Amino acid sequence: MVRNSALQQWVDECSRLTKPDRVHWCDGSEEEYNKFIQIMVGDGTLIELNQKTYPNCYLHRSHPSDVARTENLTFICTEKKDDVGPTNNWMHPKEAKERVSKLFDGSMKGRTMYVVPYLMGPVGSPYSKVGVEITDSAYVAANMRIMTRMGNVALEHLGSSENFVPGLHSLGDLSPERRFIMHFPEEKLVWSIGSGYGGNALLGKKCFALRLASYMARQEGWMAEHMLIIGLEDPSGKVTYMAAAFPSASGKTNLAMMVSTMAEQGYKVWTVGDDIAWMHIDEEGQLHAINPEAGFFGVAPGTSNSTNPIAIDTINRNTIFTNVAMTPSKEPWWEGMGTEPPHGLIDWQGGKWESARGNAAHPNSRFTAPAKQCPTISKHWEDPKGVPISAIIWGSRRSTVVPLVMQAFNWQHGVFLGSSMGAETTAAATGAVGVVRRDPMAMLPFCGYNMGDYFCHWLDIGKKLKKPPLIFRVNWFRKDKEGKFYWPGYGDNIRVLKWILARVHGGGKAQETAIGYLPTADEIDVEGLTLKPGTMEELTSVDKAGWLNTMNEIHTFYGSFGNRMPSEMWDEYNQLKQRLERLP
Ligand code: GTP
Ligand code: SPV
Ligand code: MN
Repeated sequence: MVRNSALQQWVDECSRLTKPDRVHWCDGSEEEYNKFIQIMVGDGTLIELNQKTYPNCYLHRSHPSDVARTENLTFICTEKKDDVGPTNNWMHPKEAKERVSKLFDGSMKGRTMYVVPYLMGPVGSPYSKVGVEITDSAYVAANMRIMTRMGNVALEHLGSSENFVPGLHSLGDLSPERRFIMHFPEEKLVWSIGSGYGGNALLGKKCFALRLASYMARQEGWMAEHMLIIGLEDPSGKVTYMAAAFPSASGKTNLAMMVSTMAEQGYKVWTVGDDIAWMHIDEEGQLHAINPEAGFFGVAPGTSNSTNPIAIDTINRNTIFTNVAMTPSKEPWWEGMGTEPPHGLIDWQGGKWESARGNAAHPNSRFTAPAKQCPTISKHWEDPKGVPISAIIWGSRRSTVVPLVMQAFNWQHGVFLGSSMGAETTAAATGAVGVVRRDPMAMLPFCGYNMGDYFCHWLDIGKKLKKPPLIFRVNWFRKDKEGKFYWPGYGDNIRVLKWILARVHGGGKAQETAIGYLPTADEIDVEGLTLKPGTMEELTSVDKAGWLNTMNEIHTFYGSFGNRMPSEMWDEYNQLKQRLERLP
């Protein structure tokens, strides 16, 4: 293959800076993948799992200080500080380069530099984009082969063009003191050092496909979102596509692979994507979504045959597990897998597990598995044009206040609902878990520019759409006084999707309330469920005091954007406040 000269030049530059012993250009072949695996099993980076029950599956244990995204060490580096807004860490590009190039200097000495070309998006799609990651981690290279279309296929897409997103990654010394995840949206570049984990290190995912892509999308008139994509099949066989944004570890993978408890009635979910959606407006003014990824980097704990059997069937081969526990028969294990922890269990750090020491698997332990292995993968998941989106859904963990489901009055109100969404934090990022914060459109850690401008962009997109998707808000996570979930969740979430589907097609009963259109308590099909009396009334009512409290938080949050906040959002805020105050 003829080398792309712009790419060659950048690789040479990186090589002079990081001084690796060897440079390996990845072709993306199976033989190459197998070689990486062999090397890593040899040097202890990977542990071979039981090849009878988990063929071609391996376990990786990351450094104990490097187990989740680190938002405090993630920066957007632009000329002007105002361009990143109050929700991002900022550093001037010059300062960032000076500080971080010192860390990259010689960081690959004694190591192999892997050049990983990859394609985000289906082969042959006009919406797909090429990235190239340089990394000194074979684990990262192997994960990239599962998560993206990697190797020659990406170089072919690139041809002689200079239009690729370079990302330089080094494990460094894995010390949080010398860990930086740096984004340079103005030159479309990523620099990441000091972490080998997930979104910090697999640069195609959050760094390119969300932070840089959201920046490009605003300039180019499309959207890059933290969303799953599903097709919902109805009893007539018709499939309606929906995209849903939930924060990290809040149910996207599970909803995307849902086994409907209403399958007998003909309601069924097809998986298009579980984490990221790139959405474009076509010539007819219709919104279409592609999944830029080719694999799933999913949360392991809580995944079982009863909660997510499709994931269980997806991850029993060709899968890399990170930070899960291991049974004596070398099978992966985690909390919520549905089996008792076996005697002799090894915890995620490699020690003998004792229940007193806490979880055996890390709460943010994950699997990396090829999407094509998913039994419910949609036959349209690689359509170059993407799938037409008819509904957009916001969701997050809220143990109080937010009802099971509601529908926005219109696009602008829907943008308000997304932009003001509160969410309880999870183990997917370092820091406290279970704290409510504003997480607009589930993009708080992933928007590569000022979110005030991002809300404007959402409003603009709505104006360009001939028939904008309807917008909904869901919450599977309301808890009762004993701290138990009211709603069974998982496969029973189909009952909520069924109402959403009815609304999309002009049916479904709803009441107009202060906060949006809510289903009447008897409108959600709960046939066959045993719910405590009063549950549906609780989940479909308006908590006036709770919402008024939330309004204060939204006020502070919106205020932090100053004049970058579109006035339409304040209008929605004020109207909602008045409607709430008028309630008895
Ligand atoms: P990222 O990959 O971090 O972006 O997360 P995600 O949104 O894909 O989250 P995922 O589906 O992996 O869910 C994370 C956790 O939420 C798991 O422990 C699930 O078991 C739990 N979960 C998912 N859906 C439901 C639900 O409907 N009800 C309840 N109670 N828990 C759920
Ligand atoms: C998330 O945290 O939203 C993830 C996992 O999907 S990571 O790739 O680590 O960002
Ligand atoms: Mn995610």
